[in-house]
Amino acid sequence: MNVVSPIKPRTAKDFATDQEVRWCPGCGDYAILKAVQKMLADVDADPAATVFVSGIGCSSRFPYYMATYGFHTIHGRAPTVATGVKLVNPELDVWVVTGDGDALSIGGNHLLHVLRRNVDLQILLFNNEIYGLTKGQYSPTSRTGTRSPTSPTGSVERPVSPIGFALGAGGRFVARSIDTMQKHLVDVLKQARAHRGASFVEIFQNCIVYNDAVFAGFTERDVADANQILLQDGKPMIFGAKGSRGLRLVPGKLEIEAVTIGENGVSVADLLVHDATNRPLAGLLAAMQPPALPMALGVLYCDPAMALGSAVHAGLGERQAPPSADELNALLRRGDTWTVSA
Ligand SMILES: Cc1ncc(C[n+]2csc(CCOP(=O)(O)OP(=O)(O)O)c2C)c(N)n1
Ligand code: SF4
Repeated sequence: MNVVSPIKPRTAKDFATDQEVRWCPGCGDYAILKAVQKMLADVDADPAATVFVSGIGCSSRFPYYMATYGFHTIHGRAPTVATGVKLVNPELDVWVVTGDGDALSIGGNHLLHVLRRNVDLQILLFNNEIYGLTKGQYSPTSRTGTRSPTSPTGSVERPVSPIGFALGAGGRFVARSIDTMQKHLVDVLKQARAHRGASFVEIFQNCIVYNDAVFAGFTERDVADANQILLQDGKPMIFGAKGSRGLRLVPGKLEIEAVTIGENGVSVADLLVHDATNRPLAGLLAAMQPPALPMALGVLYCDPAMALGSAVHAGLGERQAPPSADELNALLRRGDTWTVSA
C-alpha cells in the first residue's frame, strides 16, 4: 500500500539560507528579515516563484538571506531591475528591498517611475535615516541638524518623507510599520503582497551603530501609546493609553487635531474614520509628526488601479509568443531607416 505523507506547511525557516548574516548585532534589519520570512510562510508562498531584488546598502544584503530567487543589483537601480523581472515573468512575486539612501538619493528617479507606472511589486524601504553601509553619512531622510561625517555641524537640509514621496509619485498602496512591531509588520506585508500594483512600505529600522534610537520618541514602550496610531480601514482614529485619544478635523479647516475622548464634549462619533481610498486624507496622515500628532502606522492609502504589467500585456492583445527573428528584423527596418553608401 502506498502511504501518502501529508505535505508539511512551510515555516519561516524554509525561507532562511545558510549564509552568514553580516549585519551588526542588534541591527533592526534582523527583525525585518524575520517578519518577511514569517509572512511568506504564513501565506504559503512558493520560494521558487518569489524574487527579492535589492540595490546597495546594509539593507540591500537582504536577498542573500532569503531562500528564494534574488538579485543584489546596483545602487538605486533595484526598481529598474525588478520592473524587468516582473514584466517578463508576470507570474512571479517580486519584492524590492532598499534603504533610504539607495531609494531616495541615487535611486530617487527610479523609485518615482516604478510608483508612477504602478508596476506590480512590493517595495520595502528600510528607513534608518542614515547611510549605514558607508559608515553613517546623513541621508535624504535625516532630520535637520543630524550630525554625521558629512554634516559635522549638523545637516541644514529638510528631510523628505518616504510615504509623502510615494503618495506624490502616484503610489496606490502606501503603508508604514516598525522593525520591532513584528505582528503589525507581518500584517502590513501581507496586505502589500495581496495588493496588485506597486505596494510601498516604509519600515522604520534602527541602525544601532550610526543612528541609534532615532525613532525612540514614538517606538519606546513608555511613549508608543501616546505617539503612535495604528490605522484600521473603516474604523475611528483612536490611539493613546486605553484608547483615550482620537483624531478629528479642526472645525472649518483641512487640518487634523488630537483630542481627548470625553473631554469638552468630544465623543468617538466626532472622530475621523479611516478611509484608505481617500488620498487627501492619506496626505494629512503622512504629514503627522509626534509629539503634536501621533505617527501614523498601517495602511495609509490603498486604492488599486491597473498595474503596468497588465496594461502592457493587454496592449499585446492575443499575441503571447515572442516575435520571430524575421519579424524583429522587419520591425527594426520599418519606417525611417536608410542605407548610408560611400
Ligand atoms: C554609484 C555608487 N555611489 C555610491 C556608493 C556608496 N554607497 C554604498 S551604500 C550607500 C548608501 C546606503 O544607504 P542606505 O540606502 O540608507 O542603506 P543602509 O546601508 O542604511 O541600509 C552609498 C552611498 C555606491 N556603492 N555606488
Ligand atoms: S551599520 Fe547600521 S544598518 Fe548597517 S548593519 Fe550595522 S546597524 Fe545595521
